[in-house]
Amino acid sequence: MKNLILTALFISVSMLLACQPKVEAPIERQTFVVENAWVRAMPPGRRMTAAYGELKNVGTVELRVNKFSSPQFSSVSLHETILDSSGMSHMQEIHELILQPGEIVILEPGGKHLMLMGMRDNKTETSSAAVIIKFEFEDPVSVEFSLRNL
Ligand SMILES: [Cu+2]
Repeated sequence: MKNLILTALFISVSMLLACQPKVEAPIERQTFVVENAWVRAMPPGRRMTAAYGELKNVGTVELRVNKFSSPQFSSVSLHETILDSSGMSHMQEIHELILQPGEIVILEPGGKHLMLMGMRDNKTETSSAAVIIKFEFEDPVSVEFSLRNL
């Protein structure tokens, strides 16, 4: 009986070890931080929203942001709200974002923002959106944007 329990224990421990993820999770790096990260809560039925915060390069080398993604949205892009000559505001994509050491880029309503499009499911109980920020030379960083009702 004791042997049986030990065997069962051994099998469950081996299974636990076998289930360890092989892919390394994105590492929070000290060279890059996002402060006041928040995402606008979506009214029911809407599948897109915007995320804001302060992107800071707290390292000593320039950071080139390559692309954004999210497990919860089919596309994430960096946008800027601009006024055209007739005073109409519209959004355009920013294709290149480079942060010099010490530089802060502020994402705020009416300015730069992360556009989250194509929400994958309609879970209304979600309290945050995860955005993975990929850099040209650095490891990717995963940032949680907490939901705000505004
Ligand atoms: Cu936008």
